[in-house]
Amino acid sequence: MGLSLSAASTGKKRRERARAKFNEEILPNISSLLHHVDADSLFVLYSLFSSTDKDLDGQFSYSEFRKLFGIRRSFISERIYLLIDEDNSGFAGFHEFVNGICRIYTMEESEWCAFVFRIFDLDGRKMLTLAECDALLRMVAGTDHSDHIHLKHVNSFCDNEGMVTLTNFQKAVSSQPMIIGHLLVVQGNLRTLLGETFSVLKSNKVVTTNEYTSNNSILGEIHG
Ligand SMILES: [Ca+2]
Ligand SMILES: [Ca+2]
Repeated sequence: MGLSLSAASTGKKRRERARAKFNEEILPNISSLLHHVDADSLFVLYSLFSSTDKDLDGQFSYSEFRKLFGIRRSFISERIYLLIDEDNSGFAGFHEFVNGICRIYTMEESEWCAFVFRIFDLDGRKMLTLAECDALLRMVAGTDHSDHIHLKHVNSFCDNEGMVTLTNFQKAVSSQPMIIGHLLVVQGNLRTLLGETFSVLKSNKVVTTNEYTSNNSILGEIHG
């Protein structure tokens, strides 16, 4: 008992020292991020960033991202990583990390829909064919096999010409969220990791339906 109390006390002191160092040396240089995240949550993110940066290069790589989120290399995991590595440089510094993690943390179901939908909506008309929806579902699930049950459900939201709009796709997902279940699991894992005390201001949300066509830089490759 005495030993564990002593260990707890040592752990507490270590955390207090780390926090004091963060407040004095790190926080003044990243104070602009306080517009989005409070200091406590920023400390949580800084600790997470530091512990994840195994190669100590001060960057959050795609490989470190996969380990943190517990996901394998895939097209969809590359796309999620680009929510963090916004300039597509192959690495994410701490600012990109904070913005990206907060974005993934707060994205709502309808925004996840828009996120995957626009990967296939190359002409930006917010409409997909059922064949494109089939490819979308396979991409999200990371499989070559069609998800006939969910595809049938999406089909019931298609118009007479066999097209589904973004709005109707969002409705289809709203009634059967498992259509994008893998994305919601990734987000759920992140929320568990950061804990209940983590707080992000809503203004930090960037990927919205309104901004649907504002960033086409990640489009196209899947059809290429
Ligand atoms: Ca690194
Ligand atoms: Ca970057």
